[in-house]
Amino acid sequence: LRDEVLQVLEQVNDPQQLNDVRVKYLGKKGALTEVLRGMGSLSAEERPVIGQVANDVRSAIEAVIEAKQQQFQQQETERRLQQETIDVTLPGRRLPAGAVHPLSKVQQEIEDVFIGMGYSIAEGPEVETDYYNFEALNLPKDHPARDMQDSFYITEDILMRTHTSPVQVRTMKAMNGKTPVKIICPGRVYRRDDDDATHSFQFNQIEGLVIGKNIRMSDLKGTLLQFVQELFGKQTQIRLRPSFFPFTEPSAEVDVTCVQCGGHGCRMCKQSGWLEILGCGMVHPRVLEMGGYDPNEVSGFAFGLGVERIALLKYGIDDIRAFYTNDLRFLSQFARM
Ligand code: FA5
Repeated sequence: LRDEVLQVLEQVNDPQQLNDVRVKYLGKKGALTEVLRGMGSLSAEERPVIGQVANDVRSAIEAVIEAKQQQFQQQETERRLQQETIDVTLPGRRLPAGAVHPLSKVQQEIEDVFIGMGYSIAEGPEVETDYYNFEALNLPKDHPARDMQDSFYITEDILMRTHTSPVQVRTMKAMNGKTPVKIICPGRVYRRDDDDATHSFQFNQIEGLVIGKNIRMSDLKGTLLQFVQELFGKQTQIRLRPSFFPFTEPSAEVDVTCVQCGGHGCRMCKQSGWLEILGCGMVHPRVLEMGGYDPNEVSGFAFGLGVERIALLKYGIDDIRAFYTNDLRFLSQFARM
């Protein structure tokens, strides 16, 4: 029996077979167990002898099984080690990296241009009082020009700011009549405009305000020319068209030569060669007064631009909604710019 088992064991080459052999010979109904069970019918002299032999056989078989088991375990360990080996020289997997949103990018570029000209950045609340958003900007209650900016009111006196101009007022008051003032104010604004390709109910503006002695319209024009040339290129020109804002006098709207066709006329500029980019003017004497300045002593200019509109022009995008819908196919194009 021993030789038979040892021979069988030699053929075994996986743990499942090994277990089958164990059950066949050493199990409850196994061959060796049968022998041991039969011991009762043996004589008193035979019993120790046969018992001794049977036990030896069992030990021998168990030893071989044990050795085989260890061998299998070792093989398994080696196999796993090999399989799980890490090649530390392999290059890492690229993680999908985010990118700066095109609107943030344009806003940063605009900020950089003005910081380069010596401006500092001021901020104000998006939930604003009627006083700062309208009244202190020379827009008393029931003034018809309030209709130019349809508003989201929260209470009778509190609203979502419709432009960044209230930061002008807050800055002037905080300066306590001191000059010079030279700030830009970036931020979100809200209007009850219907969304379309060029309008959104929520968008970004950047306000500019300069107050000092002898600030003139020519300073405003020179500043804006330098700004657009840095943003769109040295060849860019501007033109000022008379306009109206209650908080500036005189007021103007500023066009730039079309960034697409260079002023020759194309679809983007509706063949005119010009694109409107911002509103501006000389700070109205009443606004200076309400801000704590003497309009006989100082003067100033202000401007307000829409960041989305500038971004549309700069990147040749034809729908403002592309900035808000988070389509990665659109956004990922700006990662490489
Ligand atoms: C104003 O908001 C004035 N506060 C600007 C100003 C500041 C004038 C200081 C004079 C002195 P206006 O309503 O035109 O002006 O808006 C300014 C710019 O915001 C526009 O030129 C346009 O680029 C952008 N804009 C206006 N409405 C929307 C809208 N619904 N969606 C996206 N951009 C808009």
